[in-house]
This record gives sequence, structure tokens and C-alpha cells, in this order.
Amino acid sequence: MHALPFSDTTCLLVLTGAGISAESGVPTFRDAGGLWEGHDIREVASPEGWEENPQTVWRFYSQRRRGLAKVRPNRAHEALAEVERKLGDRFLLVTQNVDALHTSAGSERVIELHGNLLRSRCTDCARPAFHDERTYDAVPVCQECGQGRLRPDIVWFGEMIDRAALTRISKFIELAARRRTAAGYAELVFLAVGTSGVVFPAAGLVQIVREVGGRAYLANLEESDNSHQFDEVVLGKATEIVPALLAGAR
Ligand code: BV8
Repeated sequence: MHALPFSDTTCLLVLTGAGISAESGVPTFRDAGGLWEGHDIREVASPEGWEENPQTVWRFYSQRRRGLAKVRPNRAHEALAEVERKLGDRFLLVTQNVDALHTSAGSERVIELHGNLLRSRCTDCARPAFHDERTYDAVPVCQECGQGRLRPDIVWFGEMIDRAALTRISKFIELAARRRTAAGYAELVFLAVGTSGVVFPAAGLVQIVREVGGRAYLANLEESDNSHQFDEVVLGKATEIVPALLAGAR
């Protein structure tokens, strides 16, 4: 089993997808074959689906909120929280997952690129997104403005990713790329875990890292859509391969 090439100046950027939470019992996007909990993805995870049938969307997200009550972080989530404690600001974790399991495992330097299942926000007023574990059969009205409808604080297909999040990621890459190893690489290692490499802009990160001279590793159960873009692909279950890959972190 390979470990990542750590030195005491290595910067580690990690991207996780649904596969890292699979062993915690959270259904992946891919295994659903595009039919999450019996719903067509577009129907429940797009602005069009929301406009057409907000109630169906809330039933879908309520079902997933209920599912979260039973799940816990696994050894892969915990290994990433451990590495963050060692590397500090030389570490950044970007997740496509909305299950908040990285935060529960103790990770703090986390960017939730696609939002968070346990937050809701108003479609109309400027009320900031707020922690919300409630489940809804009918579409809730915002208590603050009395007009808007509450929606899950999730980025749906066709919706923009938070600009500040993207800026934070590119700054991390830029800073790390300025430092070179003796072998001439950027002091930047990119590790993607449990993602099919289908959804953008997350799936485009490997390309950006390679362009600045960073090294890219994929830890996944099987080859992904963009496996060929990685320096190395380590196949296996996240709870087994991620702790081993991170063993040399310092
Ligand atoms: C954007 C929220 C700018 C929902 C999600 C046409 C019109 C509009 C947009 C587009 C377009 N064409 C392309 C786009 C861009 C679009 C996109 O990428 N589409 C894809 C489908 C082609 N992206 C967007 O719309 C993004 N916004 O681009 O804005 C814009 C705007 C308008 C027009 C153009 C551009 C927003 C994307 C965010 C979508 N929201 N989630 C929710 O989660 O409730 S994405 C959804 O897919 C989930 O977040 C999920 O995480 C994500 C990706 O899936 P993965 O995480 O990779 O999970 P998956 O199941 O696919 O794979 C799991 C992997 O794990 C597998 O490989 C498996 O082998 C592995 N695995 C399984 N078990 C294990 C394991 N590995 C290790 N161990 C195990 N045990």
C-alpha cells in the first residue's frame, strides 16, 4: 500500500465524495443509479424540480435528514481530522457531501461545496442559512419574512457554487504551488476520496492541481470517470486505504 509523499512542508488538499460516507451507511449518488430514494435526481436536486414540486423535494430531503440521525463518521473521516491536527493551515478539506460527517469527526478546515443537509434557508429574505434538523411534509413558510418558502441549504444541479468557497480553494492551491520540492514539484498533494469524478466544478480540481505541478492521488472503490488524470489510483474501501495513505503525514 502506498502512503502519500509527505515532507514537513507538504500542503494537502483533499476532496471527498459520497464514497467516503458509504461505510457509514449513507447511500451514494451513483449506487442510486440516479434514482435517490426512488426519486429522479432532477426532480429532487434541481431548481426546476423545486419550482415544479417543492413538497416532493422536502419529502426527499426530510427522508435524508432522518437517515442522518442513525449514521456516524467512520475511520476515513477520523483519519482526515487527525491529519488536519498535524498539518494545520497546510491542510484543506473540500467535500461534495452534505452529511456533515467530516465536522462530526472533528474536521474544522472543511469547505462544504454543495451545502449541508442540516441547514435550511429562505428563498426570499436575507436571513442567513440556519441549522435545521426538522422534517417537513408541507413546504414551510419563513418565520422571519412571512413570505418566502424555506428550502434545504443545498446547491442543486444548475446552481452556482458559493464564490467565497471557490476563492478559498484557489488561494490554497496558489500558495502551495509557490513552494517547490527538491524534485521540482509544487509542495501540493491532492487526494480525492470516494468520488465518481462526474460533477463539476469538484471534478475539475485534479486538473487544476496538475497544471500547477502538484501530485494527485485517487482513493476509490473503483476507477472513476477522471481516474486517468491522477498520478496514482489506489483502489479499495475508504476506511482501509485512507488511514494507510495518510500514515506519513507530518
Ligand atoms: C455549477 C446536492 C455553474 C444534491 C449535488 C448543464 C446545466 C447546468 C449545469 C451543468 C450542465 N452540465 C454540467 C453542469 C455542471 C453541473 C454538473 O457537473 N453536472 C454533471 C452531472 C455533468 N454542475 C453543477 O450544476 C454545479 N454548479 O456548475 O454552477 C453553472 C451553473 C449553470 C450552468 C452551468 C454551470 C452544482 C453541482 C452540485 C450538484 N449538487 N449535491 C444533494 O447532495 O442532495 S452533487 C451530488 O453528486 C452529490 O453532492 C454527490 O456528492 C455528488 C457527486 O457524486 P459523488 O460524491 O462523486 O458520489 P457518487 O455516488 O457519484 O460516487 C461515489 C464514488 O464512491 C463511486 O466512484 C464509488 O465507486 C465510490 N465508493 C463507493 N463506496 C466506497 C467508495 N469509495 C471508497 N470506499 C467506499 N466504501
